[in-house]
Amino acid sequence: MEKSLILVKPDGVERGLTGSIISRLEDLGLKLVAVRMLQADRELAEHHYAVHRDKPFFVDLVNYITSSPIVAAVFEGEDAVSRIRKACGATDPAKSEKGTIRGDFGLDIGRNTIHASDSPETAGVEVETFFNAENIFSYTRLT
Ligand code: IDP
Ligand code: MG
Repeated sequence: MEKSLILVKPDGVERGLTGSIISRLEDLGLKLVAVRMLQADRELAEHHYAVHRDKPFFVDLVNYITSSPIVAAVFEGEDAVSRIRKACGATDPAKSEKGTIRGDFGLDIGRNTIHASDSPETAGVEVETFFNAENIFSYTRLT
């Protein structure tokens, strides 16, 4: 069973989309095993987005993700990482298909509503970045 980390970004929380986003992922049959609201500080944001440190948009990205509260969650299921990425749609909402989270809710490439882990390896690191082991739960998902 794979785990994946998602973040509802500030634009998602501010527009009251957290429940809808979590519902969409639950409706895929994925199991919600951890959830938490936080406001990321720069250290956490820079660590989370470290792979983008040299990109021209890095400062804007860190400013944005630290600007307002976010909701972090962990979903578990078979192929959770790739199924969640598919449900999110392309990074740029202008290019994501309707019916995807970013296609339906994303405002622009920065305010694209959701982050999701991009590989099982990344997911392992990202889950540990946002959650202690005792805050990740184990239970049986019915249906
Ligand atoms: P992803 O979120 O689809 O995995 P990444 O390439 O990992 O996309 O980029 C991380 C985040 O950085 C994106 O979700 C987006 O908000 C932002 N970003 C990516 N590329 C650009 C860009 O060219 N300009 C501004 N922001 C960008
Ligand atoms: Mg990424």
